[in-house]
Amino acid sequence: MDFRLDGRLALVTGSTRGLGLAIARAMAEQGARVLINSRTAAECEAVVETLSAAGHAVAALPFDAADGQSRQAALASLEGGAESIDILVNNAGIIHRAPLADFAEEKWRNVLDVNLTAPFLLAQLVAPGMVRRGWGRIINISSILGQIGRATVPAYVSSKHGLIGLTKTLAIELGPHGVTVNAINPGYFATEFNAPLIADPEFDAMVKGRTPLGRWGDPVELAGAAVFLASDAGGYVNGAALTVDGGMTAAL
Ligand code: GCO
Repeated sequence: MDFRLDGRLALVTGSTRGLGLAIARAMAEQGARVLINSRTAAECEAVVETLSAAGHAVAALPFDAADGQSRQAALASLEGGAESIDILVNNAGIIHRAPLADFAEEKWRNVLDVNLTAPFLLAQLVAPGMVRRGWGRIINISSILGQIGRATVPAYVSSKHGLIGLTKTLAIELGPHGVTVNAINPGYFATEFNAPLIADPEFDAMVKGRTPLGRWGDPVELAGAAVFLASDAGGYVNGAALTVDGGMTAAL
C-alpha cells in the first residue's frame, strides 16, 4: 500500500493557512515537493521558511487564483511550466455571508471566480502535462455545502456544488489518461476562515451538537484524505466526493 508521494510536484492553492497549509505540510511529509500559494508573496515565503526548516522540499508560488494573468505568469515561471505539476489541489476559497436582499452581484461573481472558475482554469493549465505522463491527480476542495444548503451563503454553496460537478466531468475526461479527479467535502473545521462562526456561541453549539464526533475538525484531520487521493493507494478512486465531516451529514 503506497501512500508516499516521493518524486511528485504538488501545487496547493491557498496553502498559507487553514486546510491548505495542513494539506501542503502532509504532502511534503510524504515526500512531495510542494508549491505554497496565496495572493501574498510574504505569506508564502514565511510558510516556506517554516516548512523548509522542518526538512521539507517547498517553494513559494504566489498568485491570485482569480486573476488570469497572475495565475498564468506564476505557472509559466516554473521550470517546466504549468505542465510540470503532478498533483493540483484546488483549495483556495472565499466566502461572502449576507442575506439574499443584501447580496451584491459583485460578491457573487467574485466567489464564483475564486471557488469555481479558477479551479477549472488551473485544471486546464496542468492537465496536458499529466496526460502526457499518464499520471496525475486533481483534488478539488469542495465542502459539505457542496451537498446541502445553508442560508446567507448562496454564492459559496453554489460554487461548492459546482465544484463537485466539475470534478465528475473532468474525472470522465481525464480518467482514460491516468489522471484522477476527486473532491473532498470538509465539514466544520477550526480554521481562521471559520473564525466568525466559532466565535458565535449559537453556531458553535450547533456544530458540536449536530456533529456525531461532538467537535470541530482539526485541519490535520483533513490532510489524510488529500494524501490518500494523491497517492497510488488511492489510484482507483475517481470522480468521487469524499466527505470528512465528523458524521454531520450522516445525521438528519
Ligand atoms: C460558512 C460556511 C463554511 C463552512 C464549510 C463547511 O462559513 O458559512 O458554513 O465556512 O465551514 O464550508 O464545510
